[in-house]
Amino acid sequence: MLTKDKTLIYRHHKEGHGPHDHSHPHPHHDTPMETQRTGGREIKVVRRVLDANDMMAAKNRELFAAKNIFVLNVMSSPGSGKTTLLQRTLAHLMPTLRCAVIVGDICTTIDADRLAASGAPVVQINTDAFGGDCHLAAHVIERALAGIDLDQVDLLIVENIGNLVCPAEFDIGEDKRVVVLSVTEGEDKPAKYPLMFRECDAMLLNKIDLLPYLEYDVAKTLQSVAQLHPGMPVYQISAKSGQGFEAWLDWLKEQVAAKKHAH
Ligand SMILES: Nc1nc2c(ncn2[C@@H]2O[C@H](COP(=O)(O)OP(=O)(O)OP(=O)(O)O)[C@@H](O)[C@H]2O)c(=O)[nH]1
Ligand SMILES: [Mg+2]
Repeated sequence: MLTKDKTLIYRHHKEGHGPHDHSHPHPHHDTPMETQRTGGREIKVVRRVLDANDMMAAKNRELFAAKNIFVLNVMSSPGSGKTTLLQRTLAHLMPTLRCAVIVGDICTTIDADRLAASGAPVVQINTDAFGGDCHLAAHVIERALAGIDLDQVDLLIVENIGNLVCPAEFDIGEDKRVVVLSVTEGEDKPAKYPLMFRECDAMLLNKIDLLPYLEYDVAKTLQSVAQLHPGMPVYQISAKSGQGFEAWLDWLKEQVAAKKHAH
């Protein structure tokens, strides 16, 4: 782990054998198959077992529960505005709530440098060795936790790697998941990448300050999201101007308080 100012950097070197080799396979790629015999026929039975990632995620979750820490996993396509959202969110929450951030990128400490300005402890994970993982997995989070004093944290925010597909497949031990979709990406994204929208607990529709300059149909997006995940709260925000932040911050503070009271 390298130290750069207040930012801790953990470079995740994979033990894989080539570019984009998933040393911790995607759950759906790794589903074991059993053969059962009934009478004279063989039937293939696919069974989802608790794989290594799920076990590590459960371990992380136990640790977070013991320390009374609420953990939020923030996911989106590259450039939807995760870091900008977190900069403004931290500015509102710190120091009343003690926050810490783990931020994942394939390369660079650009996001960590931006977020460290908030005063929150920040750990940057870089997955650049051997092509770079496209998501954060539970064991990577576990390693990154070594750089944070968990006794001083109420809210741990994980900014996942910019990718609308793979991060949704990996439990990291978080309490809640949030997807950020920006209005510059098109109304069709929830329908095209449904898993992310099904798996998340809330959605932020970001960059609404740009709506006057775009032909973007907000109602169409909301309808599509409601079909995929009925009842999921959607907050329309501008991470740039702060528009819509009150409702988003209320939701987040409620989640943190609910976890505190649960223990
Ligand atoms: N107009 C406008 N621009 C925004 C808003 N939020 C973010 N941006 C801009 O969008 C670009 C990408 O924002 P980031 O916060 O870096 O996005 P990100 O999701 O963290 O990107 P990755 O970490 O690379 O996946 C930057 O130029 C931001 O200034 C917003 O609400 N409105
Ligand atoms: Mg970012």
